[in-house]
Amino acid sequence: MRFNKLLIVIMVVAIAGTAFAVMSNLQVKAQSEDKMVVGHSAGVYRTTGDVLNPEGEDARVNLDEIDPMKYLREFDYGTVSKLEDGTTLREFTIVADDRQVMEVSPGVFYNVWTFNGTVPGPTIRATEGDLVRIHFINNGTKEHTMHFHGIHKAEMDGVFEKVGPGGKFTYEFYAEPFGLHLYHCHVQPLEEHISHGLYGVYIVDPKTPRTDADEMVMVMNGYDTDFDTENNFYTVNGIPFYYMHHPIQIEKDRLVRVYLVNILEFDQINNFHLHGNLFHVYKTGTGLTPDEYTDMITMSQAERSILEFSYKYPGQYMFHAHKTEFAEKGWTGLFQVKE
Ligand SMILES: [Cu+2]
Repeated sequence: MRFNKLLIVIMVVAIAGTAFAVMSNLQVKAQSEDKMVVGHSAGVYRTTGDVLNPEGEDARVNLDEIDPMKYLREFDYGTVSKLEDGTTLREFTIVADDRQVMEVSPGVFYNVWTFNGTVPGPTIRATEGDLVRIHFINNGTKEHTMHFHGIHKAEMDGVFEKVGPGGKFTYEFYAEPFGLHLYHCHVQPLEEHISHGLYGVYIVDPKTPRTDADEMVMVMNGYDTDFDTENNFYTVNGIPFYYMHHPIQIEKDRLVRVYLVNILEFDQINNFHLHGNLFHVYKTGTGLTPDEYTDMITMSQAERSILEFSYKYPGQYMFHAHKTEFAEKGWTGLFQVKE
């Protein structure tokens, strides 16, 4: 009798053990299909589909559309019409996607998520008091939204009204206040949606325009290509070292106005340093008198400033993050000052 009991106990342990092993195996399998990500905000995320085969059916490789030189001075003022009360209406169509593959660095492919096919998305520009209408279409495989910085109604905030794959949403608000703002997807996990590229610049001009200048947009970002919540590449306007190989041509003594936005995920700070010169800083672009005269500005995520300067002497001048690591991983560029 005692022997039989022992046998039953052994059998129960064996069966339970086998079941446990099978379950663990299943779990391991499920986890290996998803990528585990522990965010800096301590959340643990699972993400799928981040690693797209650039030659796969799902992937859309259209690198031609990511052109930092074109992006630099390209402002989208929308389709303009007048309302009966005289208000200017500006309409934009923005399409989100999450299936594009970009060659971040030779041989390093990364699945970017995009607004209108580019990282960053288009620079949306309006004048204070205009009515802005955004026809948003989600062509991706995940939920996305557009969350604008600035003043607007709660239901236009792009946080709770998630737009599913194939879905549409119309955002409408008056452009206020004047300043340098931004927009980005606000679906959680935010770290994932932002770090993949769903952001862009939103400029609201004051009713009395700023003085004439050579205007350009610079968005500081990064790419975490190995999904360890640390960036492997840093850029201004989407491609590491782009402006080192293609210096930005500017004229001596001509006022340059840079709309500088930091959207960098994972790192606490980012910064901009200019060689051979100093610049005036208009924090958030919401004032018309400068806040600072410096050659170095540091920002946390979503901070932005308008920078103004002109060069006294011709030649080649560097601009880069004065966080050396970022500079050496792609966030470095050149101004070519012409006579
Ligand atoms: Cu999103």
